Amino acid sequence: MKTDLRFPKNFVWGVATAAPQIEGAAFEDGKGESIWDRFSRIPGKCHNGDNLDVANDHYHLFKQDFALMRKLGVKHYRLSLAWPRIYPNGDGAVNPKGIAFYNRLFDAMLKEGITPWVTLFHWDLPQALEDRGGWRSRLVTEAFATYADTVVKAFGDRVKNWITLNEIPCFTNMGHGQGDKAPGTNETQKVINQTFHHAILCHGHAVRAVREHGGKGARVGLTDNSTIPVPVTETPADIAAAKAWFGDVNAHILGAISGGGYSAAYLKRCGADRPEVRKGDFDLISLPTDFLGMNIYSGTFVRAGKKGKPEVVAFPPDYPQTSCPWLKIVPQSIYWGTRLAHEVYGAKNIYITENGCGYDNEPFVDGEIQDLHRRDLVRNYLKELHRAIGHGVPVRGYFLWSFMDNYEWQDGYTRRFGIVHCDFKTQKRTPKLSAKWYARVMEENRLV
Ligand code: PNW
Repeated sequence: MKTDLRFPKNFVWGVATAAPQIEGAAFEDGKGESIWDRFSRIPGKCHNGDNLDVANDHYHLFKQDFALMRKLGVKHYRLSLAWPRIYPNGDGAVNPKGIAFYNRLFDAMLKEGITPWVTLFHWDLPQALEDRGGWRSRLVTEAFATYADTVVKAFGDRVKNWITLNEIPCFTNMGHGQGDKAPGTNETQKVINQTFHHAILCHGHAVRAVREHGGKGARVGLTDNSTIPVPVTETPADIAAAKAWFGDVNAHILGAISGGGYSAAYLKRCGADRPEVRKGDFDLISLPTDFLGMNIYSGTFVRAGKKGKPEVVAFPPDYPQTSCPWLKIVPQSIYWGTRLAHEVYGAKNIYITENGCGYDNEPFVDGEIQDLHRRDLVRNYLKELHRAIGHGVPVRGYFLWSFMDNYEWQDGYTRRFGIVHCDFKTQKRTPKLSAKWYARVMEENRLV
């Protein structure tokens, strides 16, 4: 059938999750405590007091989860490794049961014909490291370097696609500034900037580890949640304003990892709060990567103001959104995000490593969750991704967040992002309408 919404040959279609959000078994087989295990127990921090102890019990149910993925036609799966499962104390002795678990997991995945895309760090810092300073301390970068070496050596024969860290701004700023993510502290801007610097240094260590131990065909990249402008009108003036704004607000991360160090504008903004940088740090941070992962959920409207200067237009109260106040529905963000990452920072192979939506109220109707809202949102974003590819933006793949409803951090189990429903009492999985729709998209490599 002819359609203009066909995607390029070999386009990677997948789904995504993260270890702390689905594995459960939080204290089983020698796993150490993570900062989220600790944070979720502080009264008032997480919705309903929900914690990660059981989650989707994927630790025990992974075989059936991979069988379901296969049934839906999922061929690529982004997951993360739990650092405290491998190093219960953050560093020191490896936990052989942690390694054994992921060996079983990768073998089962490959048996179902599913290619793993593995994130080394998706926010679950070992609490033992937090107790020694966590992201504030340079020690974390040494521990992470060893962890990265260990897992790339252990699983590099089966894992060829590595993602270094997930959304650095989220766990540094929100974890140490706003206090709504673990460890949940409110610290000075200087400390926050230092946590950020240590995190991008860890990105560099992960790239180095993959180059040293990844073997033939190994590829590596960061997953960033870049701040994305959408020009109010697609006219040269507003586009130029959006482009300038994108360059500026993402310089400290996209500029830094692509060889630029910290921009003068960023350092000026930091003033006396600039992070301590050691000689050689940027040699690691700017090691070349193979792709850029982008988590794109939303954007910020920008237009040319006085003298063409970028001006942000705030969302009016009735602007459409999901159940997450931060997730305003802006499909064009995926077009402008990928296009500007390519144009401004030269990103060559871009993968959308997350896109999707969370809702609190998704009732069963005749045994099915008819999530037309999710199907519509994803389809509209994908149309914009298709437009980007048509304009020559090098987008190679798309991972829908999330494979199944899971632990949505401080919003607990109420906020559902899955295309597969999970009953957290019985652990029964039920594909939603959106899963059946997405299965057809993956199969036909076009928007249906
Ligand atoms: C991402 N924001 O988090 C994470 O990578 C996932 O683990 C998470 O479940 C998913 O998106 C849905 O939230 C984000 O405030 C959290 O803009 C917050 C924001 C963006 C992404």
